[in-house]
Amino acid sequence: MKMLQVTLFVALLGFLASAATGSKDFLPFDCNEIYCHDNTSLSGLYTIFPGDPTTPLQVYCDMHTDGGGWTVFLQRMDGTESFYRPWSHYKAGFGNMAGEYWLGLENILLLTLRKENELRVDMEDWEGRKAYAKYSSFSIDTEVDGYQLHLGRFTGGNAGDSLTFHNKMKFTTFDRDQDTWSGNCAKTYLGAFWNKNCHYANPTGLYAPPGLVPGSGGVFWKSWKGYNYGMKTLAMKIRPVSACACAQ
Ligand SMILES: [Ca+2]
Repeated sequence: MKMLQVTLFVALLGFLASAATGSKDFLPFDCNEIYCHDNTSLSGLYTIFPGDPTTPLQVYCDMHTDGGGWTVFLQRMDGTESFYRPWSHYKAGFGNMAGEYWLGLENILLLTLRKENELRVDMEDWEGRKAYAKYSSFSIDTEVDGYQLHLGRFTGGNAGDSLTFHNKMKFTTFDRDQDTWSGNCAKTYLGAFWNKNCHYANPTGLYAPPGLVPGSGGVFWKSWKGYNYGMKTLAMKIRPVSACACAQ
């Protein structure tokens, strides 16, 4: 009888120790793992570890839209951040994670390397109307391959499909031209993107109400509002396609 008590006590200690370790070692890979871990998590800033445990990354998680668990890699909302930036900035990321930011191509690469993700683009016009577009998969190649875009099929959304045009394109900034045009799309249209010759969407364009940015340089999404309507908000976000399967 006493032996049994000792055994139970040791087992209890072991359980408590592993429970404590488990919470301490919870290093979420992305926003979806945070949401899977606790589905009462609210949208906001979180720390994720898409690389290794020593490189935390702060990011905005959308825990509300379309089932939650979205890791936001581009956020436009008020024009406070300049997006007309060089290659090195788009590679590393920039901005304020509580406001406007670009998460960085290296971080996007880490997030899409280990898991297959879907993509969602949410936007809002200046009259309060909202629209979105979803794609079945989204990943990019490494820098050596120009961060080439690999986009799955358009799976729906009232914004329409303005991104398939950009599939298989490499990333272009004003100081690194990898588009298919004789000029530089990023330089001419004031952003940086997976440009072709040049674009059906300009999520990193110059932020301004519609009509103020001439010549397709605004934050537009052609299939919803045409070339000359700059959005009030626009966000690009990814989420693994597999069901919640959180690391313990
Ligand atoms: Ca070019």
